[in-house]
Amino acid sequence: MERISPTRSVTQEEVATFWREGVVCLRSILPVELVESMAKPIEEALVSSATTDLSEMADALESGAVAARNVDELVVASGAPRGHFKAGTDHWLLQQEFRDFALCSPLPEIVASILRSDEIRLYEDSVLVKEPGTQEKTGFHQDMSYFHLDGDLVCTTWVPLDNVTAETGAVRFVVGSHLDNTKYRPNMFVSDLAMPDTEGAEVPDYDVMVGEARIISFDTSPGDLTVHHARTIHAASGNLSRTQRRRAISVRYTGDGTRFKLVAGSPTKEHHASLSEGDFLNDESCPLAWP
Ligand SMILES: O=C(O)CCC(=O)C(=O)O
Repeated sequence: MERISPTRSVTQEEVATFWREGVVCLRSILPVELVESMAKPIEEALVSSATTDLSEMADALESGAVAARNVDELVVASGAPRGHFKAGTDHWLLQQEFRDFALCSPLPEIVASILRSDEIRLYEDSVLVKEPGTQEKTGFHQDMSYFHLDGDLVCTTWVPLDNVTAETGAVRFVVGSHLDNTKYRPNMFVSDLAMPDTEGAEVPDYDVMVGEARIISFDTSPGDLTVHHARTIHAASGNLSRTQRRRAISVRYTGDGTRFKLVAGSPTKEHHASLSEGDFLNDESCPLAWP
C-alpha cells in the first residue's frame, strides 16, 4: 500500500502541548475514508482469537466485579443493553489491513513530528471496542508499564471510528503525569489490580484523589486522533449509551534511541525473539514505519 499523507500538518503548538501535558488531540488530521475503511477489519478482529472479552475477564476479578456492580446499577436503571469490552493486540501480525494502517497511514509521519524523531518504529496495535451498555471501565494505567522498552520517545495514538463522548467511554488523561518518572506496575486493564509478579508502585486511583490532578478527555469524531506519551496515566469509563458503539484502534510507536528492555510480569511477544536486553529495536520485531 502507498503511504497516505495527513490531511494537514501538525502545528508547533500541538507538539508543545504533547510535551507539556502528555497528550494532544489532533482534530481532522486523518482522512475519514481511511478511518472508515478499518471498520471491516475490526469486525474480523473481533470474531478472531486475537481479541479477548474483557467483560468476562472482569467478572473473574474481585475489584473489577465491584466496579462493574456500580456501573451495572446505572446500566440497569437506564434500560440499556449489557455490552461488552472487547480488546486485542498485535493485529498487524495477522491482518494486512492493520499492518498497512500502522505503517502506511498518516500515523507514523504525525508521530515523527510529535516525538521530534527521525525514525519511527511500530511497537504494537490494539483494537478497543466498547459496545453500548458496556459496564467495564479501563482502569488508570501507564502504557510504558506494559512495554518491553526503554526510552523517552514512546507514544500511543488512539483513533476513534465513532463519535466518542464521556458517556460512551472517551479516554481520560492525567495531565502532566508523563513528567513523573515513577515506575508503575501494569494492572489488569479492566481493574485496578496489578498484574502478578510485576514490580513498581501501584497506579493511584485518580477518581478518589479529588482536586489533586487535572484530568482531561476529548469528544472526538472519525478523522480526529489523540496522541499520548507512554508515561501518561489514563483511564476510560464504560459505554453507557444505549445505541452508540465506541470502536477505536490504538497504535503504539517508538522513536530514536529506544532500546529493548524486558519488563518482569508483562506478557512477552514471540516476534521479539531476536531482541536481547539493551538492543536497539530491529525491523523483524518492530518494523520501521517512518521514513
Ligand atoms: O480505549 C480504552 O478504553 C483505553 C485505551 C488505552 O488505554 C490505550 O490505548 O492506551
